[in-house]
Amino acid sequence: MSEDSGSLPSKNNFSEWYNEILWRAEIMDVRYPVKGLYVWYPHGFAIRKATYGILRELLDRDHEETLFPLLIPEHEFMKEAEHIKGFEEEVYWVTHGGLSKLDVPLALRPTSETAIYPMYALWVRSHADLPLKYYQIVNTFRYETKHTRPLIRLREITSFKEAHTVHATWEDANNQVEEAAVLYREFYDRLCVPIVMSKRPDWDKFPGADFTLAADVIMPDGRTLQAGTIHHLGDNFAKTFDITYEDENGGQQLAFQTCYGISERCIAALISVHGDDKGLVLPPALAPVQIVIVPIIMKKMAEEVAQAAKDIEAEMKTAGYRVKIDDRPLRPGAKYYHWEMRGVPLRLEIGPRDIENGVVMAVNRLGEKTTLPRENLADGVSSLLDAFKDQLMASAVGKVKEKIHIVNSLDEAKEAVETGIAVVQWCGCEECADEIEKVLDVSLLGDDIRSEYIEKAEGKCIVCGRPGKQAVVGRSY
Ligand code: A5A
Ligand code: ZN
Repeated sequence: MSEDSGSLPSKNNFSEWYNEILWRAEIMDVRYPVKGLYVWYPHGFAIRKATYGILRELLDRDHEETLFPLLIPEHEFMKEAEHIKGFEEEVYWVTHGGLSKLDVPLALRPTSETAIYPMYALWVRSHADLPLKYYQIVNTFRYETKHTRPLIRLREITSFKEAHTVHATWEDANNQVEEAAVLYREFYDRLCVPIVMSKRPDWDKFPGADFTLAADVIMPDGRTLQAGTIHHLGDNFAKTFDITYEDENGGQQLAFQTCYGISERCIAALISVHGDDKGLVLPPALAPVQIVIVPIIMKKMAEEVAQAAKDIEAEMKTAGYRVKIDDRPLRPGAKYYHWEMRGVPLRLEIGPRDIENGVVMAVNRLGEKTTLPRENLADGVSSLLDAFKDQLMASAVGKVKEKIHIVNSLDEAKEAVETGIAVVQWCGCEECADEIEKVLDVSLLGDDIRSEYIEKAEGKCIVCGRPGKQAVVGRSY
């Protein structure tokens, strides 16, 4: 038997399914001998490349890419009090160079504010330098003490996209926060992954920020995954790192900043939202192989069939698709299994009868068959792939809507969070949030909800009965 033998656990057992698909679809190998560190297989890495290609494309519209060092000197790291408090338990320290103890211990960046902002203090001179919008895609290290999980809770985040912007005023920075929210929404749209955005409560904001917006993905088991965050940093870091600019009148002004990050959790979301019992299901834009051609070789016309497969491959390449012929000496069923596991959106089958009829059989990853005319095949393929993408989005939206429960009491909320998230009314005070979190064993994810799946409504706090505002609560990863 090939390496493909055996099958996935049902996606209803989401946790098992997730662990198995990572190796069966060749995304991550979890056998690396350091806890919380994992290895990208080439196929997983190709998905990463496509995903981050989209993220780069969106950012490159009006950001510039840069690259800062991994190591941060202790004195810079220790400058911003709130920031230190938030991260001190998660930092790895480099203390030695060879056998000698370093004079200045160096932190492995858990995030790069304290690496970047001392340089921003040098770079930002005048109002003409603003806004400044840079980003980098790097690895970061966090000594996570909660249960580590591939792509979800890592000690080495290998794919940390962090953007850091500088503005003249608090309002300008706030507009950037809104722009980042639109950008993240567009990014997740491209992944066909629905998100729910909200404003994290004050006690859950990024250490050193004025406030934090977060994009949560509702996973198949109903738990939420924080798959991106956007922080308004106010002038907190500017004060600490002395980031000032000269205004039009020659006066020195403190700058205002934002930062926003996405990690490979976006790939965990992509896999989890779309996958099924047969394996990965990938939207065409994210698929390392978008089309697999399976020639149906029989005694009759074997050469013509092989040639037709090659011609189709060439045509698909010319049309810009990532395409593969599978002409291995295996049963067609074994090939289908192999490519379905890896999430290939479209399979083209060509056999003697198809050649005679001037057609190609197309089967999408959800098993739907279409007979396409051989002539102008790329046009037929293009519309099938477009429709397939729309179908994935519609199906993902359908599933998310089922998992959002608008409730009116703690009891209803308790039931709701067993299968998804609850939208409750909350007065905004910390005591009531504590009560909700304690009774339901959930997190209060946020208020100021931005989601087309949640209709705005007013009501009374489900704990104290005072006037409330909508808030999302759920069990999070
Ligand atoms: N400098 C800002 C952008 C920052 O560090 N924000 S953050 O701490 O919220 O991280 C950004 C995103 O990285 C989070 O929203 C989350 O999606 C992801 N992330 C955080 N810790 C992670 C971990 N240990 N493993 C994987 N992803 C993580
Ligand atoms: Zn209340």
